[in-house]
Amino acid sequence: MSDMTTTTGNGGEPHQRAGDGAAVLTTNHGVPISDNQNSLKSGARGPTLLEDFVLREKIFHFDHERIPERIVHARGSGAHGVFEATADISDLSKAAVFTKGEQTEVFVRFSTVAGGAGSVDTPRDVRGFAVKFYTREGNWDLVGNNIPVFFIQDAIKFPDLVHSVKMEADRAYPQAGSAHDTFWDWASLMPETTHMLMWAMSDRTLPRSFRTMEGFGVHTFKLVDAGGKASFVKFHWKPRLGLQSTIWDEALKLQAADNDYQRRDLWEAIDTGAFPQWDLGIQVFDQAFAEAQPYDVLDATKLIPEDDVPVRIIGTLTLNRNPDNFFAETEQVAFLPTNIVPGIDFSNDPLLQGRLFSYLDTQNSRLGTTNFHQIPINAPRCPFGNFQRDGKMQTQVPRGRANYEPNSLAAHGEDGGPRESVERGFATVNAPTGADEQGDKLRIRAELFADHYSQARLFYRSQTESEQAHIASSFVFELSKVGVLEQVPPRMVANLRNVDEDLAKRVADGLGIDLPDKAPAAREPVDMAPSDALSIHKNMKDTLEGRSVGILFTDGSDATAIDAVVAAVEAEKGKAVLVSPKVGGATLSDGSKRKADGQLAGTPSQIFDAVAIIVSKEGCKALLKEAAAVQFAMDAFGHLKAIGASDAAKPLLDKAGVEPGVGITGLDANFISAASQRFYPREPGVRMLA
Ligand code: HDD
Repeated sequence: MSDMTTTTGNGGEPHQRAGDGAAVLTTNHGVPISDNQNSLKSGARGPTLLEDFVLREKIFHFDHERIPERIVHARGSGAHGVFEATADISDLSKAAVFTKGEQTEVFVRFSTVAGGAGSVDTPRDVRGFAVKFYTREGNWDLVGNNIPVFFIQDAIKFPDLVHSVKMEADRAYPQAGSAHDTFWDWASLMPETTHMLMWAMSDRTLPRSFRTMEGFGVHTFKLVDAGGKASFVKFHWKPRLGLQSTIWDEALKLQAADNDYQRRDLWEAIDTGAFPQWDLGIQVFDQAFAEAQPYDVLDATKLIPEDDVPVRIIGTLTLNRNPDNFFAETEQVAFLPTNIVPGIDFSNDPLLQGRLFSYLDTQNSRLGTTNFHQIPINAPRCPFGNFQRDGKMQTQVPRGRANYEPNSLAAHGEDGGPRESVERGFATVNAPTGADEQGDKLRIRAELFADHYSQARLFYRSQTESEQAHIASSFVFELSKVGVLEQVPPRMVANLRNVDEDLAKRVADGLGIDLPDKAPAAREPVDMAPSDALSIHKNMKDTLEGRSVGILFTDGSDATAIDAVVAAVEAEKGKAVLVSPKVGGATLSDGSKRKADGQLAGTPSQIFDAVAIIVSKEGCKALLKEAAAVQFAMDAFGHLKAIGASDAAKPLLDKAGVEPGVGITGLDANFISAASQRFYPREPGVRMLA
């Protein structure tokens, strides 16, 4: 391909940075500026002059800095990285990105869904997990979530879902949360949401960090081999650190302690070289398998149990570089489910089909131009070219006359531009066609889509006792926030009776309402075998890697004990953070001065995974009068974390109500092993759950 007439990619060149090569401050048009402090006035106290183009340009540009935020997933954090294909799956897909050993640059954006761009990181919400692969055959965007199913089966319901969950239309609250009238009014009238609600009410929506959550492509896609043979596939991201979540009380307090908890965690991990990693897994199956299941594989409210189709690992994603600029990259990145490459294809999932239509529009509205693909973060890293021309913010300068084809310009020595290629081009797979995949035009859903409860039940019954209690409690919490719409909580509980009678009773009891009659099910649910893969607790890793330990110390604390805990935590790849009443630190037992990383009042224990309290008798006495210190221990206990304490800390632990038991240790090796875990069995002793 010649660059005479075609638009081309940037070939991975670093894009121009503001200030590159400019030692002197200039206007946007390169005119040197002599004074950036004062506007041009007629006399020292006179009016500002209209001719002040320096002022005018600066304010004009500032006035237009904001662009529309994403209608959903507005709050997000991004990172660059690399995907390496580690398995030979050429028998399944011809995609270059899956060639064993191939390394592909990626940009990943994690997000919450309901909140605005300036909202917090820790509401109870689904997390977006969107990956842009800059493959040598064009961009592939896998725009998924941290939950493998979705609220609705058909894209036509998406605006209703989003309107109901976002802040209410008249009062503009609540921000970033589903615990309000309109969401539950809608959800309780939409039995197809039930399975997703089970996930949403579980700790899946309270991830400890982006690094410890799974990702899912959600829909059934297709893999296509070189001979055109297609297989169905589901994509999974499995975090190397295992799964971890917070608990509700902790998430609430995190919201106050650090609005940017997850954004900061991601940034700091990458910044310190602790690169987050996920394995990419696939579940591959064929039409015969699909037809034999009690659910429809084209229904995005259903998953395929890993016990039925094991996840096969085919690659590794490593995030290794923070963005240079949030706006240029994380805000302007535009994901498109339509970005697909040869070797991968769509299925007829009606939710996916609607998404294929939606995202292109939203990018045009958000970024203000059909040329948003030219923004460096969106541009392919491989050469690209066609005869699409002009439009707002066109930055490429095609030469010559070839802006149409067919043309015969080459016959006269002119560049005729690129041409389609049957060999290299994307070709939609000739789909295996089930009986009802084509036919009359109908506004209809396939028969098995009517089963709204079997997999909700599967999910609930696959959870540990503690996880089930969390689900019941969150239904109670959320439905308790429903105000005047009294018909809503009973209607929701009536649906839950189809999932699990015990769950429905717990929720009714927690709400203090009578158990309503069971809602009629559109299709009777079936029992499926519970699956360990659906539980967080069964997929946690006892490791300090990726976890942090807060060490509270004061004047007189034992220097050797502090050093020993820090060294032991770091030896296990954990992060040790020193906390003291004064950020300047304290004078330790050996007379040395130790600086703190955080001041006690602003560094509560919820931002840590475990805490050590290393105090002298005198130091402890002082802390007894400091509510933040008592709370530090109390919350660590209530949030089921390990607490390692010096003997002298006992009065503080007593005042905080910390009882001896699992995870409460001295400062020895037991603490280091306890700090790698959470102690869920402690919970019934510290909190009433539904
Ligand atoms: Fe969507 C953004 C994930 C259904 C319409 N979606 C968006 C993002 C993620 C998802 C992760 C943020 C991308 C980023 O970081 O920029 N969406 C999903 C998943 C879905 C889903 C996993 C179901 C399986 N979405 C869905 C439907 C529609 C949309 C059915 C419309 C018919 N989604 C959008 C959107 C957004 C979006 C309005 C807002 C900003 C954007 O696209 O770029 O077009």
